Amino acid sequence: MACKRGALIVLEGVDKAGKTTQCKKLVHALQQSGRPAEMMRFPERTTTIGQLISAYLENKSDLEDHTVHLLFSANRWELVPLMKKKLEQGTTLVVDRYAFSGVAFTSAKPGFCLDWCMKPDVGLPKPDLVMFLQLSPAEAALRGQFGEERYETNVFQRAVQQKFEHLMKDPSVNWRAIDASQSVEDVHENITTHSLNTINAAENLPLGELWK
Ligand code: NYM
Repeated sequence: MACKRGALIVLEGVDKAGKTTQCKKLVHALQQSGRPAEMMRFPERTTTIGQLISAYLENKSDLEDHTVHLLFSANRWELVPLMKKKLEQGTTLVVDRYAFSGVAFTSAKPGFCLDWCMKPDVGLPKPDLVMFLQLSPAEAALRGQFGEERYETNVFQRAVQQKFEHLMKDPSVNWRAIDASQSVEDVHENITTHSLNTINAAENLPLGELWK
């Protein structure tokens, strides 16, 4: 009998919502319970494309806005063969940011519409679950100053949040809003419950194509 596929689980949210901490805790909890799981993140800065993106985010280089949007998308596409292989082998992937960050961040820039921003990512492996870690700008501010990378300002993050809210209205994607203002452990428990349900359901479903 062919092995049951893993689930594709994405965590999204504005900066400081706790995505990376929660991704790591989720992978650990799944592994501890005997379920194969691995973490991935986008941008994946180690590839050639990822290095171009990283230099841009660190303000070490300038790239034209459409160009960098397409590079972020290309960075996802270049990892699709590996993602599919792992999912087919039964490994659940817990992904820190995906196409939704791509669309939310670029469409928060002047002169970009959601529709154009979504196009390059149409057909990517569709997440079985996207959890949006919700945190108000005021609560995010309590968590300290933003870093030094591009996009890390209050004004821009508010615009990004609005774009995410728009994307979450799309019923073709399995969104779950998670209250990220709770304690790390409470958020983790919430995320784990949703993830286990999704892993069980995904075993018997084919992997979908995003926004198709
Ligand atoms: N970002 C991330 C984008 O602008 N487009 C994308 O497609 C993705 C995946 O990169 N501020 C932005 C959001 C973040 C920044 O992410 C780097 P991280 O998780 O801080 O490494």
